[in-house]
Amino acid sequence: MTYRPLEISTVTDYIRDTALMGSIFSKDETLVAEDLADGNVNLVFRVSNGTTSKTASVIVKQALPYARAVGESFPMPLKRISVEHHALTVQAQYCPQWVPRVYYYDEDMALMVMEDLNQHVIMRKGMMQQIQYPQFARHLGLFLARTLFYTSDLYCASEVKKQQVSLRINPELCRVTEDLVFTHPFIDHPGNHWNPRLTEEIDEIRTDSPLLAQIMDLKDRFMTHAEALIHGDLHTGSIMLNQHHTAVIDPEFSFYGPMAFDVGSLLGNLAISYVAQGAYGLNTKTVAEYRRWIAESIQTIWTVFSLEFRSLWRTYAHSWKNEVYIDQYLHRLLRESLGFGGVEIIRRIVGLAHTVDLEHITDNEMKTYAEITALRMGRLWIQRSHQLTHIDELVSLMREVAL
Ligand code: SR1
Ligand code: MG
Repeated sequence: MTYRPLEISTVTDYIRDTALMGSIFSKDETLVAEDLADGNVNLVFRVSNGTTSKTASVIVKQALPYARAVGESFPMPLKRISVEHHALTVQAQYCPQWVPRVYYYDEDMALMVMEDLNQHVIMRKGMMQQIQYPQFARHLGLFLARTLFYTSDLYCASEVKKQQVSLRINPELCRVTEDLVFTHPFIDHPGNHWNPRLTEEIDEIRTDSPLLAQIMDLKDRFMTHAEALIHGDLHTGSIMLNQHHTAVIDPEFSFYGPMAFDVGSLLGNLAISYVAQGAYGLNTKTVAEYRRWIAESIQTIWTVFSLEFRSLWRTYAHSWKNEVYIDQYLHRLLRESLGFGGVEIIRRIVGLAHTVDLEHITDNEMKTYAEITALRMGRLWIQRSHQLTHIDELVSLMREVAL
């Protein structure tokens, strides 16, 4: 089939022509579609048999030849759907309970039909309503440890890993991250935009040579350290969850990169929410309580991650069995995560792709205060990343910066 972008009026006919009629849906039932797209990049529809009492539904995700939220001036390759399909397949091998099921894959149409997580919400939105998710931190700690360990050289045979690295290069989307995360926010670039009241703070960042050197070093690690098959864009908009279950979605930026990029992206986005909570006009007790939950989640993610990673290493590593080296490796991952997390925080305020947790703050004073706090947090994370020895120090740092 030749590629054509689907629309709300054509997506049901597309599904009608697939084997999903007879598996997910009954052969003759009426289908209805909803447009759910709200991310930066793709088309997303829900197709359901909404007219019958026993409702079945699926999500249809289709790549466009450009980033949906920006337009044709920001081309992106259709083949990113095959990157995502592969990453979901690998992640499902090690963590089937934490990734959406794929029912149907059409490479020509650059689309996947997936499980509808309609009992879940996007984590970023849940956090904007101060919802606590008791299972999330443990699930993410385990997800990170398993997906990263099992795709690394610690576990994979050398030849197999090298072959995978070469097969799974994702040059166009890596370039998007190199530009949007590590480069453009720190130079003049037409894609950047920010609240004009931050200009002084941003100028300080852009003229801080030692800081810029650290960011360049992180960019170099991102570009050259093929440690494991990483998710590549693990922010709180890439997590859907409820009180019992967590699903990691959208690994289209996946490639063999530095493990700490995933950990750092996640922690950085949690920190953005931590800061933003103070600007939602909530009472101080609510803010303090929710911030405590975010801080505990950060501690739990790292603790569960490092315990599980260590245990997998001791049990399944094919060599490398040296406790001093394990300590050293985990310590390095913690420091690098802090650095990557700091860059992620800054780029979400200065670069092309902002986050709704800060953007939806209506009071301009409060918004400016939150954004300046977040910029200082990001900068400090990068600066302190060389000294960090324990996750508790990161949490103390967050408490110091966001009062
Ligand atoms: C045009 S792509 C902008 C951002 O959206 C994605 O989710 C990635 O975070 C990327 O940097
Ligand atoms: Mg995404």
